[in-house]
Amino acid sequence: PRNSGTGLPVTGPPLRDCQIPSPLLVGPVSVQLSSPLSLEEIKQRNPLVLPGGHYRPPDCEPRHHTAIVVPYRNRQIHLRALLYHLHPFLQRQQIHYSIYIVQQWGNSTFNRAKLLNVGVREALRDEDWSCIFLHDVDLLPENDHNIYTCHKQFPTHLSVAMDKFRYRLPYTQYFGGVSAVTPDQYMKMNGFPNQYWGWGGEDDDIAARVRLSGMKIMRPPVAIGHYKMIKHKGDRGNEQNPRRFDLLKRTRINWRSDGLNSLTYELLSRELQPLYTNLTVDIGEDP
Ligand code: UDH
Ligand code: NGS
Repeated sequence: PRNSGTGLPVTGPPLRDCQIPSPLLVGPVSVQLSSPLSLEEIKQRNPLVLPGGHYRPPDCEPRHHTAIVVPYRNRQIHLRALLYHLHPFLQRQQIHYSIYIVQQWGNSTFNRAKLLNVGVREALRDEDWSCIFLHDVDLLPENDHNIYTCHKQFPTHLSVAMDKFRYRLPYTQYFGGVSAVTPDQYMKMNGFPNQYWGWGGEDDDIAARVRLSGMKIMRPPVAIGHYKMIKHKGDRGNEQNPRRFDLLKRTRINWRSDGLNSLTYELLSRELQPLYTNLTVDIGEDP
């Protein structure tokens, strides 16, 4: 009997492992960008998503445990499009996952890489994630064979074929958009730089760290790594960083001292929203 009054937790029979590949995958998916639904409507379409944007496949034991970390400020329309698209996409992959929106508090210059550091650290406080995805809010994957799991040895760059770059890499070392690391890989590269305030260069720094820490970048085939970018202009508070070229010259010297081991911030709130965990963080400002 499931509940025999013994005080033991109510458990069912053990679930069988999820199949690989997931039988729910459909391959190429058409990405709808016009007027995304409201958060309530998106929640209704995803009844199995738990508070905090948490999901576990109901019928099988997942083999993968992935946190999706999104650096964020003031992009509500993009966020709705991402949630609308990503929840069903990840559920078809039968992954155990949560979505973390790391929101920079205040009006100081945006710092994408530092927000990613915060997201990784806070996500790992919740669960022993086997993989952490670093995901821009405006990128929607167009093929669900692009599986949101990590390579055992090396960091992965997923957004290898974005529509705005005519579905190919803009340059070989490009590491922007969507990437993934295991906690071990993340620690090995001392996380991400904290010093890139404003637009540009932080993704190139992260790619350099991968190499400097003795790893290399893995990528899916171009035909699988298709992404649609929601078109937008540059944001107020995220102007081009004039120091990015100087900083990049120093990655080789700085990567061991600037990163996970020098990260400081103040977490202002942690809310379990119906479709995501909202972390609001004071990361300071460009000194
Ligand atoms: N982001 C925000 N809010 C901002 C700025 C950035 O949420 O105000 C996040 C968001 O997840 C975004 C990511 O940071 O997807 C990267 O920022 P971005 O979209 O501005 O960078 P990207 O290179 O866009 O994708 C370039 C278009 C603007 C070009 C301006 C350069 N001069
Ligand atoms: C490079 C930037 C990257 C950026 C990439 C694509 O020049 O941060 O362009 O930009 N590196 C430097 O500025 C040093 S995009 O076409 O998306 O605006 O990701």
